[in-house]
Amino acid sequence: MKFSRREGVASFLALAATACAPGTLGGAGAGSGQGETLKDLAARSGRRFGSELAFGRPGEDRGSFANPLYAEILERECEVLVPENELKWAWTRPSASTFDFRQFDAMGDYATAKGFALRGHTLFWAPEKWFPQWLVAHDFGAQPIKAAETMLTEHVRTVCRRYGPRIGSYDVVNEAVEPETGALRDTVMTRAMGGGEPMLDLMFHTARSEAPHAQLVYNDYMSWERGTEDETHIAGVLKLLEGFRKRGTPVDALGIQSHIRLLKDAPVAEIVRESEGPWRRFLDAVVAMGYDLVITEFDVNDREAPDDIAIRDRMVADYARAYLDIMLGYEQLGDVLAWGMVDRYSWLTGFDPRADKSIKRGTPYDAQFRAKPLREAIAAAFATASSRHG
Ligand code: 9MR
Repeated sequence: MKFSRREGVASFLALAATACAPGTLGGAGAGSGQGETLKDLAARSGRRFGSELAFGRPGEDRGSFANPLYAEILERECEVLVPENELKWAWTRPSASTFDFRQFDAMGDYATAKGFALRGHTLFWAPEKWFPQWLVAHDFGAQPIKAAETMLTEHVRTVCRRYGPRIGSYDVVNEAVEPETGALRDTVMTRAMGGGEPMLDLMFHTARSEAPHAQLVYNDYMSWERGTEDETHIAGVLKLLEGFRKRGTPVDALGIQSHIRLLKDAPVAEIVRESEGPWRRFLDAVVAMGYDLVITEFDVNDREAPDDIAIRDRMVADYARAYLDIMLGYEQLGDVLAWGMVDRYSWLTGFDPRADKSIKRGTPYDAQFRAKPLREAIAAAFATASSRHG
């Protein structure tokens, strides 16, 4: 979709009207966070709120800092930013011997100039499907462990030294556990390294020595909705986290992506009732091992929610509120990042589309940059959360 000038101006006026009109942003009554920004409300609970953003050029219709309508929302609501894609190997590693940081540099410069904190996503995305093509075909030679160690170490060192203290938290490894089996994924990289555990351990140890200031996160998408695959995924992640502790691997926090899903047309309360108990047991086990928690990629997949926009938005908001209330009950939860602030640019619409093919409504602002009930739900969850620092 092209972003015409006229559409841009109309959207901007709509946004300005929304931003200025009291009552359109907040929920009903005191304590709901009415009128306050998400970052301010998060700060009151001792946390930071933020979002991913994408690279874009001026005039491009993207969830980018180059789009003034989007940048305005980021600057008002967010304290932390994370690149949606631009730090992944598929973007930064055109070949085994070269790096290209031009896109992320532009985003990082914007973030720093505007006073945002940054998260780094990700030093390694584990499923082979997301490797750059050259890596899938790479020949690690006669001493594969040494060659793989050199490649991974060089990557971590290059990124961490380039950005230094500007990146305060890294998804060091993303999605290493296979949901279907709970085992670590088997890829050209883990085979070269002689296994998944040595690979992950090397990544975290290298990140700790190259970025001693940074929070080191293992990030994954195990979700709280019940289903056989989710149980297996959760068990696999717990096993991995236990292993890190046994081996003394320096991992500070579990990144819970939180792409929560309204995948069946059932009352929200029913889905929450089914999910809550087992999910709390999982979180309790994670924090008992001394890990902190981060919500790294929050959004709501409304694939099976009703077509009616008002009903759908209400369900999305109520579902998000129930989930966030549980998560915010953990003092170990720090940063909360949305995977995008505006439905117009959300990855959700293209992924697993709705039967009616309509745009998904899983981020806080709609396609015309107007705040939705989901924004109110996030605001109210922060406003009513107890402060993590007492
Ligand atoms: O939102 C991202 C989308 O734009 C990319 O096409 C895709 C592949 O690079 O990755 C999406 O982000 C994913 C994130 O990096 C890891 N967790 C799942 C996210 C949604 O698929």
